Amino acid sequence: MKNFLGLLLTTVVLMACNKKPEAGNFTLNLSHEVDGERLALDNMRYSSPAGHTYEITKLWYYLSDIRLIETDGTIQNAAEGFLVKAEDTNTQSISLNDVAAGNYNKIQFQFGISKANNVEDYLVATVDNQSMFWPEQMEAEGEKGDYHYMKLEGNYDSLKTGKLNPYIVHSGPTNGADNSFIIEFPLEEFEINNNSAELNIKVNLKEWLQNPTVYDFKDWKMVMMNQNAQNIYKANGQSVFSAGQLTISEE
Ligand SMILES: [Cu+2]
Repeated sequence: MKNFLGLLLTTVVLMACNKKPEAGNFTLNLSHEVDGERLALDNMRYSSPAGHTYEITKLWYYLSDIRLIETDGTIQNAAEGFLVKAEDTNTQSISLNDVAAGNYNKIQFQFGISKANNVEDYLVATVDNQSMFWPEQMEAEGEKGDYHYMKLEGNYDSLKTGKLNPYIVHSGPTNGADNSFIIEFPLEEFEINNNSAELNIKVNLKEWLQNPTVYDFKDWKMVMMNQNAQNIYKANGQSVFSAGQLTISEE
């Protein structure tokens, strides 16, 4: 009888171990494109919706507050901010480790940094993060808006006249406004249980310049203090990101 009880207990414990779901990993892979073509920096090969030939020389931006949402609505939140740099592929894969076991069917993340988070100590004081500071004179009195959301820069050939002009598309918290926005994708239901999930996300940079508003570089010189420019970025930005394939691999 004693032996039988021991065996029974062992069996129960083993079953419990086998059944307990384990945390896993989730990775976002970003691929930067201009109209279906992989982004080539410093290359005067693109045509803007307003009719200018242009190049992109710099693209840095933050994604933050990544939320994986379970089928029952539970939110698993990775609260930190991630700096993505077009020239550095290491920054284009964002890995969340220790994602709670569960069934998921939605992802949300913030383009830029929400007003609540956009304070100096939100990000580690690296040289890169410090170069993304939003100047104090562009904050309203008593407001704190510490970081740009994005620096997109380059040159354009004004209506193909051969004359090159620089442009900047700098988005951020003009006068303390929250110009960041949430991007949300429904996902085919998947389970995290001692495995890894990877989601490819296409970033079509041309969408910053269109849909719904055609953005003409020549009309916008000062953009950081101009809430009208920021409104265009916020609206056009909605179609920049699209979800691609979701891959699940067992550990
Ligand atoms: Cu700026």
